[in-house]
Amino acid sequence: MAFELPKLPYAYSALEPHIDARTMEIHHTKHHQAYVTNLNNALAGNVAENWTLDQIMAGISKLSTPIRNNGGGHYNHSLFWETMAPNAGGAPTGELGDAITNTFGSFDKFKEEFAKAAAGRFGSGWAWLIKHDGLLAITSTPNQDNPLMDIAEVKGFPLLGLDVWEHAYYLHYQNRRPDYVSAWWNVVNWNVVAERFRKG
Ligand code: MN3
Repeated sequence: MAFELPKLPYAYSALEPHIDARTMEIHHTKHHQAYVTNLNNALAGNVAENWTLDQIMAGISKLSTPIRNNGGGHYNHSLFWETMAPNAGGAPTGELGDAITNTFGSFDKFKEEFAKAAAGRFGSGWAWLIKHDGLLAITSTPNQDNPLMDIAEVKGFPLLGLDVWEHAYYLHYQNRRPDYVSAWWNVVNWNVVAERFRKG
């Protein structure tokens, strides 16, 4: 079974003015599509050909660099689209809201630490909110790695991931990564993040 590019649950323009339509369209139809195509090519005839994406992440140390880069790219972007929405943002409530306050002191303090992880990731990569052994943590990974991979320095179940590759923001924000991160909070879909917190 070949992997497929998931459809976006909203229009390319839906996240404006925070993320512009052109960036969304190129990011989805060119970048994410390329990860899917290259992953399928790399898996053809490979030992992992019939593995699920989760199995691929968990066994990534035994697989090739193209599978690591493109498998991670497919997982990370699928999650990224899902955890954003128009008319979203705000602060999480319920169990997730409580867990964030208990772990980081306050929601604002959490945002500060997450933004620091995003700004501090040198070059291309991702910032993450993860759950591990019931606890929340912030981490970041280079390239298209993620905390599900058995090679990750800090492992856990990703609840929320932020793409800080330049292709995610350069058209609109140029070199101003911190401005992109600030704007992105307005489109975070906390309902999906809370759902992942429950099952993670
Ligand atoms: Mn990307």
